Amino acid sequence: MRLSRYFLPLLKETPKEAEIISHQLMLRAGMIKQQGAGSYTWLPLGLKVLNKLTRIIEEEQNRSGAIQLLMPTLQSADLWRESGRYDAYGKEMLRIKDRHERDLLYGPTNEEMITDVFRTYVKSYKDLPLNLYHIQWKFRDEVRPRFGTMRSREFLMKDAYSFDLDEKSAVDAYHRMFVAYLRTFYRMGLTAIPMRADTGPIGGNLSHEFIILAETGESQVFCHRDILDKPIPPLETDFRADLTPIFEDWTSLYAATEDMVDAAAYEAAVPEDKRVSARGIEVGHIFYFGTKYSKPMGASVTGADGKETDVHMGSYGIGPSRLVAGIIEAFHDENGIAWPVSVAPFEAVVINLKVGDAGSDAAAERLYADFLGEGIDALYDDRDQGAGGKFAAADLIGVPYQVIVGPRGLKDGTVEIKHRQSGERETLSIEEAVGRVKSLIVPNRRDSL
Ligand code: P5A
Repeated sequence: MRLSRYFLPLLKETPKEAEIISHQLMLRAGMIKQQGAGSYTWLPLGLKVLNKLTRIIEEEQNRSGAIQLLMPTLQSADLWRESGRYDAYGKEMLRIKDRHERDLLYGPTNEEMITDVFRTYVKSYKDLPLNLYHIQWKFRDEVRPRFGTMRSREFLMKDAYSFDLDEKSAVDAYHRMFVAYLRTFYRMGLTAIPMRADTGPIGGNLSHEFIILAETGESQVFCHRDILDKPIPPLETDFRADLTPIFEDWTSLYAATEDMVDAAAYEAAVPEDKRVSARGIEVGHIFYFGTKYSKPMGASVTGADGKETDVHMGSYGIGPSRLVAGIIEAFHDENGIAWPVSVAPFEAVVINLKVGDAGSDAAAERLYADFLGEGIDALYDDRDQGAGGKFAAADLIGVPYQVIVGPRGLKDGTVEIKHRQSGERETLSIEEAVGRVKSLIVPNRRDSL
C-alpha cells in the first residue's frame, strides 16, 4: 500500500473523551471513528487488524473441527420466547418492530437461532458431534459503553455452538474449544489465561473466561503465576483426539475471576510468592449448558437405541473488536502502538526520507516491490513531507519493522532497519534488507504451530 493513496486520518491531539490508552491510540492512529454511543466505523487501518484477527480465529476454529456459517443480525422475538429468554434478557436487548408490527431484536448472541438451524436439519445421532460457528456483529445495549471498542454496543463476535449426544461428549467438545482458544490467543501474541467464570444470561454451570492481564481491565482476577508460562499445546491432527488431559493440566492451577474466586481456596491452593491478583480483560468466554435450549426448543435426535434425546450444547465466544483494543493495551509505548507481527496492519514499512530525489525514490520503490514479491504485507511511505512526521506516523501506527531509506545511507549503499518493539536499529546493505526483514517476520507470524 502506498501511503500517499491510502486513507489514514491520523490525529495530532489525544481526543479528550478517550480514557484508556488503547482507545486514544485507535483514534489517533486512524483506526476507528465514533458514530454514536458505543458505535464505531472501522477505518481502513483498523479494519485491516480486525481482519487479521478474524482470519486467525477462523483458521483455529476450522482446525478444531468447527464449521463456519453466517446467521442474520436481526432475529425474531418468537424464537426467544421459545427459550424463555425474550423477557429474561432485559434491557441489554435492543427490541425492534418491523412494518407488520412483528417483534424483532438485534441479536446479542445466537443460541436460539443456531438451535433452530439444528432442529430443522439434524435428526440422528449419526450426525453428531457438530460444531457450527459464525463471525457476526452483535448489539448489546450496555449500561456503560466505554473504552472505545473494548465495551461497545455494536461489536463483532465469533460465536460457536456445539451439539452432542450426551454430557461426556459435550464436555469433550468444550475441551477441544478450550485448547483451540489457547492456540488462537497465542497466535495473536497474547498470554490469555483461562479462568473459572460465572455464566450470567447464557446459563449452565461450566464456564471459563479467557483473560489477558492489563491495568485497565474491567475485572479483578486471581491466579497461579505458573499459568503464565505454560507452553501452548501443539496441534493435534485428529480433531476427535481426547483433550481432557490438557484441559485438566491447565485447570489444575488456580485461576478465577472476581465473581468466582473463593479467597480461602485461592490462598490454600497458591503459595504466597506465586499469587497473581491483577486486573484483566475478558477476550473470550466458553460455556457448557447441557439442554437449556435444546429441551424447550425441541432440538433432539434419535439415538442408536431408537430413543429421542435432547442434545447437549455449549457455546463459545471471542470478541475480535474488543481484542484489537486489548492487544494495544498489551503492546504500546509512549510513541504509539507496537503490534505483534501476526496481527499488525502492515508487517513492514518502507520510509522514503526524500521523495523526489531520484536515488531515494528508485531504492524505496525497489524495496517496496521486493517486499510485495516476497509476500510481505508492506506499506510504502511515499508522501512528500518531512522525516519527523514520517517517523512519528510509523511509530504511532506500530508497524513492526521500519526500513528507512535516504540519500545519506544510499551514498554507501545502505538502509536502516528499526525494530518497533525493541527500538533496536541495524544498518545493512540495500540488497540484504528485504531478506533480513523477512527472516524476522516469518517466525513471528506464528502461523505454523
Ligand atoms: C458465547 C458465544 C456469549 O455471548 N454466546 C455465544 C456466548 N458469551 S459472552 O461472554 O457474553 O460474549 C462473548 C465475547 O464477546 C465479547 N464481548 C464484547 N466485546 C465488545 N463489546 C462488548 N460490549 C462485548 N460483550 C461481549 C467478549 O470478548 C466476550 O468474551
